[in-house]
Amino acid sequence: MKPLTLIMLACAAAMSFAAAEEKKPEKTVGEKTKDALKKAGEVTKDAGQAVVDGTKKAGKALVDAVTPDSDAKKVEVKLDSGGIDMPAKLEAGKTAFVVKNAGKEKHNFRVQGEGVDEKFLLDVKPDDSKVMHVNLKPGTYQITCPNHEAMKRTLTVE
Ligand SMILES: [Cu+2]
Repeated sequence: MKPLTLIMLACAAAMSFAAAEEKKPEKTVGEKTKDALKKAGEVTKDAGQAVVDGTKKAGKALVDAVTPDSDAKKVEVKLDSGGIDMPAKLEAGKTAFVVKNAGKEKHNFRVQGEGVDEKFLLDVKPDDSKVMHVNLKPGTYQITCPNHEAMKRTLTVE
């Protein structure tokens, strides 16, 4: 045999050996499919979670609450053209302001302070009630009705 043929044979042998070595650690088709399905499942789960999170956020942004959460402390608020009737001092923590419109016009309820700025998306109609959940931290809050400049007061949270 010519030296070149020998080299070529050696190369071919080396290559086929390398190819065989490479194939060994590879997974079977069944295992591959399982992995792919698992991955797809995880991706779907993540996507699903993102949808749930998005819906939760959207839900919060689109609807005013009407029922106080069971873990919140209820605080009654009465709105009418005379002003905002509610406690001047509250304790810190998750609070559900149960806001009743006892007047004849539409009112809203805005809580501002300590990084909080919340109001109802839609006004509270006369004789209607809505609930606003706020996690109150110690500090001072401005309570207003954006519809009526005269309706304002201060809330102290300890
Ligand atoms: Cu008002």
